Parts: sequence; structure tokens; C-alpha cells
Amino acid sequence: MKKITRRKFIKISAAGTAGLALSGMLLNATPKLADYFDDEPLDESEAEKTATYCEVCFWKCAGWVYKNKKGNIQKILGNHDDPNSNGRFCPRGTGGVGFYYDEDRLKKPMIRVGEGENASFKEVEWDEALDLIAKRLGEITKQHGGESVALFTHGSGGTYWGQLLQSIGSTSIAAPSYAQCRGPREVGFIATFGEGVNSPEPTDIENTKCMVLIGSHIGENMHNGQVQEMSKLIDRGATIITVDPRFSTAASKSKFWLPIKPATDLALLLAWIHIIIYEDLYDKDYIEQYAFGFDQLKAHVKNFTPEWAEGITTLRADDIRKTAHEMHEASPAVIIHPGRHVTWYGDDSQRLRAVAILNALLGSWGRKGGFYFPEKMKAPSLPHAPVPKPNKVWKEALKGKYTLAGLALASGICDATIPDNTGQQDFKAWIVNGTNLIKTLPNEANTIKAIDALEFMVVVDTMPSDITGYADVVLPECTYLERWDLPRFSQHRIPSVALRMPAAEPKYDSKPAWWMAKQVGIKMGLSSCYEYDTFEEAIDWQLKQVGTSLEEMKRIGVKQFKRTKPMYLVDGQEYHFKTPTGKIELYSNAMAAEGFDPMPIFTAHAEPDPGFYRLIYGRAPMHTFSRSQNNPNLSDLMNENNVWVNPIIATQLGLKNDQEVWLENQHGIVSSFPIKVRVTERIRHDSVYMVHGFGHKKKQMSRAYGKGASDTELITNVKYDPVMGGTGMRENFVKFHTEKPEIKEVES
Ligand SMILES: Nc1nc2c(c(=O)[nH]1)N[C@H]1C(S)=C(S)[C@@H](COP(=O)(O)OP(=O)(O)OC[C@H]3O[C@@H](n4cnc5c(=O)[nH]c(N)nc54)[C@H](O)[C@@H]3O)O[C@H]1N2
Ligand SMILES: Nc1nc2c(c(=O)[nH]1)N[C@H]1C(S)=C(S)[C@@H](COP(=O)(O)OP(=O)(O)OC[C@H]3O[C@@H](n4cnc5c(=O)[nH]c(N)nc54)[C@H](O)[C@@H]3O)O[C@H]1N2
Ligand code: SF4
Ligand SMILES: [Mo]
Repeated sequence: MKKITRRKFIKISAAGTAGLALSGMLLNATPKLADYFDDEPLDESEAEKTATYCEVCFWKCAGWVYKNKKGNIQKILGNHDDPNSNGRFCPRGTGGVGFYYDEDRLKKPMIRVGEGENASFKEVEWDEALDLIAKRLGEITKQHGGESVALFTHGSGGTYWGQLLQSIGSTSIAAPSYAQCRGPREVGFIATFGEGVNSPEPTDIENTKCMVLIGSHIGENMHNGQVQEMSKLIDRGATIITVDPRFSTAASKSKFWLPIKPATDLALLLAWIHIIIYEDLYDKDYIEQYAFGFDQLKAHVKNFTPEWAEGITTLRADDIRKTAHEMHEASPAVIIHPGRHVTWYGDDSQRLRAVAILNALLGSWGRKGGFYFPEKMKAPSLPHAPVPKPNKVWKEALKGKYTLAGLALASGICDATIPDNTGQQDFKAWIVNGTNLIKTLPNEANTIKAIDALEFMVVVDTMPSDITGYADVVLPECTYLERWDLPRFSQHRIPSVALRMPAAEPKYDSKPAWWMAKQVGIKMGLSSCYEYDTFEEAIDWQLKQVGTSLEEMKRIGVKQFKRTKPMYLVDGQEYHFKTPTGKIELYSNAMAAEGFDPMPIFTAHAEPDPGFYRLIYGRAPMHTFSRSQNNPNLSDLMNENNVWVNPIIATQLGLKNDQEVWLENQHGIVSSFPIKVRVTERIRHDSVYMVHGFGHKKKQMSRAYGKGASDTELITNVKYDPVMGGTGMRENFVKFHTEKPEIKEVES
């Protein structure tokens, strides 16, 4: 029997031809953004302004939204009291206005009607959509328990849906910013220092003398305050050492660029540790006072000489030695940057352990110019009825694996949604809020298989992104410029709170996530969980708990508070690290207790077969993941990605600049769309590079559809980190096709 795919990807946004005709019309009649604006420049002192914090990425810069005389949102500027932005927005934050004006936005709630090939979306009123959600979640909870419902979320809506999930007895609340991003870093640093790095990273770039970037491409990775601190560092003439197989923007500003062979960073780190220890370059007083396991570490790295690492990394032993000395000379004002997207090769927690250990040896943790101790205001969560005790917690779905995972794994939940050979299926329903799982989780086919096994899926988004095509119910959220959200409580040198309030009414029939989640909760009989009438009331209550109020925050946008503890370690004072020994653990007892290597070791990773090149990916300053390609302002700045190819390879294969190619990976998966070649010395001969987030498959994304290629599509080999389940995504290899090869289907 032919298998009917129940959850066939829906290509048209709404049922019937009306939807089609309308989208065609809109395409032709696309207004220019300039149409909304007055000709005269905006007078900031007179213009109406409202407070916000940005949701284009998760640095969460606070700023002011300005309206012009026509009452249209015209621009967003940074708030000068905000430690995350220092009064300036990055290009994406500035272009954020485009999310509000994007005429391709989701406009009305939609529900899936029909099965398989005949499925389409029907536009419905809010009540009908929310009734259906409450009914289906109620049934699934009753039949399989609340724990069978999972939430995938990235962004502010997660709090509200998360509260709903807890109220039905589920703890499975997963953000891709853990298992697809910074999870291994948190685990590596917690094992070493007893605390994670979190966001914004407490790297004291402002005061450092030497910063080492290992695959952190700050400058293209446009985390605002961090980029600002780094550009001051460059002006001061401090040292940057960049380790990257690609000559990144950061590499171009560096004293040393180490064009490492990809996947060998751990060998370099071990060699650096070897030099620092065996050439007596470590901070003896610091290690003596604070560290545990120095002797074991010394014995462990005995043979990891720079000459040993040269053979693995292709870097010269001399350069490895020279850069280690450079770090020592700056110490303790040195930062071996922990990076952020660190899920590369599957041994990532161990690589980040090595980064943490190197920082410890140089005495940079808790020291000026190294890592400071950040502070954050503790805000109580909104009052709600007691949540039931869950029958099962998310960890149980991992079946004993990844024991050091600190947060729920998006990939783990996805895998546990696919029935195993005994028919066991841990998750029956998903709520997906603000995360485009199709492009976010590696191995797209696996994600679709999981979705296909679901009984019910709700997607909450602002745009008709790839993921919406698989939903049973699509809920259009209004943009961050049109809504209240809970205030931002960020960690930093100075604790602060920032307000987000609507600058305009929601366009179309879109609504904020807090409202949706509350309505579903009430419809499910959980009204006691929502002890507030208006959301302003809830925000005001929360602000008052930390010593401000909505009235004050509307005026100032950001409020700073006083620190309560020293920013750095204090000489002569005891410090208790939250590790098993209370010390910085060079030898990790927590890792050993779980059966993992207590000190990192290097193991070789797979190499590309002849004719294949390693696929690596990263960021462009004007885009965020896959969320910004359709934004009219940002697509104006960059509307497709290229594949970077080394000239030697280009010559061998006869590839020219701007030539369109299709990429095929080691599993025979071919990119849905062609991508243009960029021939450049800036990439090693064994790798190719592209910016993540392009290659959109939904035609309703009229500016983004078919532009460039998707890295995610080609990432089908996933290297799971045994320690915490992070998904290593850089062991995928591609070859080139200059003609379009036979491919199955462009729209999944
Ligand atoms: N192949 C590959 N995969 C990756 C990465 C990579 O570089 N390459 N990077 C990884 C990293 S580091 C991270 S952090 C994750 C990021 O993963 P995601 O956060 O999932 O990234 P996006 O692709 O931007 O998807 C965001 C979705 O939210 C929607 N959205 C935007 N604003 C709003 C809003 O205000 N409300 C709602 N409800 N929806 C909104 C967008 O339209 C989009 O559909 O991806 C990870 N996955
Ligand atoms: N403009 C913009 N900025 C962003 C984001 C965005 O979407 N857009 N997203 C934010 C988020 S959530 C994250 S997590 C960060 C991600 O940004 P980063 O933390 O900087 O991390 P990656 O994306 O892993 O870094 C990509 C770099 O790693 C290099 N690389 C690839 N393989 C290797 C290797 O084997 N060894 C070494 N040493 N280097 C290698 C690539 O050439 C590239 O320069 O960016 C943040 N900032
Ligand atoms: S770094 Fe840019 S995109 Fe990210 S929050 Fe700040 S202004 Fe917005
Ligand atoms: Mo990330």
C-alpha cells in the first residue's frame, strides 16, 4: 500500500484560488518601504517614541521605536542606557522595521483541512483556531498525559507557552539555542568553573589585552555590544588571534590568523595547554588557590606537543608556540573566547572544556580583561496556580543518554517523537513558537519524519516560514514592534531591565503569543493560571517587584540597577566554585562520575572523500538565521548566499565567480536551489563555506523563495555529543554540479 503522508507540506497559504490570486496581486503591488515614510528626515526630539527590545536576534538590544508625522513606524534607535546596545543597533536591528511592513506576513489563523495530497489551509477566526487547539491538547493530554506535549521555542513567546505546558504537566520545553547552539559550551564551563557562560557572554573584551577567537566570527556574528567592544579593542591595538579555516572579518583584524584544518581544534587547544604548563606560563598563584587536578592535567597533556599538533592541524608548531606566549604575556587579561554556536563535530563539550581549562591556566576567569562575574535582576515569574507534578520529565525521553544535558534538547524531543522499534512514541503533539525547525534542526528528513508521526502540531510564527507548511493550526503572531512582552532581564556588568511595548496596533489579524497562550489555557479550564486581566497589569506587577514600574519604564525604556557583588575575584578572598570540589576543576569529577573523559582527548574526525569538500557555514552581518531573508530592508542588503570556493579548487573544477552550482552531499542529497560560486583565497582548499538561512522553499516568502541554498538541507550526517546531546553539524561533505541534477521535488 502506498504510504500516505498525512502531514504533506502545504504550498498554498489558504484554501481556494482566492489565496493564490491575492498573493500574486500582492507581489506585483508590493509597496516600497519608502512609501510609508515622510520625505523630511525624522526629528528625534519631536517624534513619538516607544520603548522596545529587539527580537531580530537574542542579544536583545533595547531601543526606541520612532513614528513619523504620518503615524508610521519609521526607525529604531538604540537606548543609550542599555548595556547590550550602548545606544546603537546593528544593521539587522535597524532593519527590523521591515518585519512590521513585510506584506508576506501571516495574516490570519489557519487550520489544515483535507488529507495527504488534498490538504490545504483554511483561514479561520481566532476562536475557531483556539477552540481546536484547546480541544486537541485536552484530548491528547487525557489519553497520553501532559508529558506527551512538547514545546519548541526561540524567543519571548516561549515563556507563555511554557507556562501553559507546565500547567498540563509537561516539562518538555526546548529551545534550539541549546542542543543546536551553546549547550556544549555551558556544559564544558559548568564542569570546569561550576557555572555556565549564558548570554550576553561575560567576556571582558573592554579590558582585555588579548582575545583568541576559535571559530567565533565576531563581526559577521553581529552580537552588538560584543562587536562594539571588539572594535574598541582593535583601535587600542590589543592582540586578536583568530583560529578559523576561513579568513573571516575577525581574521582580517587579527595579529595572528591560524587557518586551521577544520575539525582539529581540540589538538590545537591541547598543544596550547601543553605549552602553557610545560613552559611554566600558567598563573601559579591562581591555580594553587583555586584549581583542582593540575597534576593529572599536566600528566595528561605531556605528549601533546606543538609538533604533535602541527601534524594534525596543519598549523606550524612555531605559530602554536608563539601564540601561546602571546596569551601568557597578556594574562590574566586574556580571553579564549568560548564562542556561541559550538555544535560542530560531536566532541564539542570536550573542546569547550579545553577552552575553559586554558582560560583557567591563564587565570582569566573572574579577572579584569578576562571574564567578569555578570549580574542580573531576579524577577519573579507571573503569579499562577500551582502546576501539577509531571508524570515524566523530558530527560526520560533521552533513555539514559546525554546525562549532562542541562536543558531539554530540541533534537532529543524530535527523535523521541519518531516511534521506536517497539512502537514507543514519547511525544504526540508539538507547539512550535518562533523557531523554523525545518532549517534549524539538522537532518531535515528526520524532522519531517517526526512531524509526520505527530497527532497534532501548532505553529506560531510571524511569517509563512517552512515550518508553517506542516502545521495543523498556524497562528499569526504580531511582530515584536506591535506587542507587549515581559520585560527583559539581562545579565551584564550592570544588571538592567528593559521594556517592550507596542509601537503600533498589530497589523492584519495577528495577535501576541501571551494572549494566544492565555486563551488556550482558559479554554482548557486552566483560568486559575492567569491571575491578571490586562498584560500591562502583569508587567507592572513584575516591574514593581524589582523596584520600578510600568509608568517609569515607559519613560526611560531601560533601568540600570546596582551590583551587589564584586565584578572580579578579590585577592586574598576565598571563592567557592559550584563544582564537586568547590574548585576550578581541571580534572572534572562530574564528567568522570558520568563515565566521560575527565580531561579532553583528541580523536580524529572523518575526512572528505576525493572530490568532496567539507561544508562549513556561518553568519552574515545583515541576516539572522532563516528569519530575515524576506525582510524588505535586509533582503535589499543581501538577497542570496554564495558558496565560497578556494581558487585552486575552482581552477581544477573550472568554476567561475557567480556561476550557479548545485551541491550534493555524501548521502546524495542535492540542494533544492542553485547557489552562486564565490572564488576566494579566504577559504581553505578542503572546505566550502556558506551563510546559513537561505534557500527558502515557501513561495509565499516572495523575496526569499529560491534565493541561494540551505546549509541545513545538506546536513544529514549528525554527530551527537555523547555528553549532552548537542548536534554536531560540520561533518558533511559536498561536491559540485554545474548542471541541475535530477532531484525529486523542490517543495518537500
Ligand atoms: N544548518 C544550521 N542550523 C542551525 C544553525 C546554523 O548555523 N546552521 N544555527 C543554530 C543556532 S546557533 C541557532 S541559535 C538556531 C536558531 O534557530 P531559530 O531560532 O529556529 O532560527 P530561525 O531560522 O530564525 O527561525 C525563527 C522562526 O521564528 C519566526 N519568528 C521571527 N520573529 C518571530 C516572533 O516575534 N514571533 C514568532 N512567533 N515567530 C517569529 C521566523 O519567521 C522563523 O520562522 O539554529 C541552529 N541551527
Ligand atoms: N549577523 C548575525 N549574527 C549572529 C547571528 C545571526 O544569525 N546573524 N546569530 C547569533 C547566534 S544565536 C550565534 S550562536 C552566533 C554564532 O556565531 P559564532 O559563535 O561565531 O559561531 P559559528 O557560527 O560556529 O562560527 C562560524 C565560523 O566558524 C568557522 N569554522 C568552521 N569550521 C571550523 C573549525 O573546524 N574550526 C574553527 N576554528 N573554525 C571553524 C567558520 O569558517 C566561520 O567563520 O552568532 C550570533 N550572531
Ligand atoms: S544585535 Fe542587532 S539584531 Fe541582535 S538584538 Fe541587537 S540590534 Fe537586534
Ligand atoms: Mo545560536
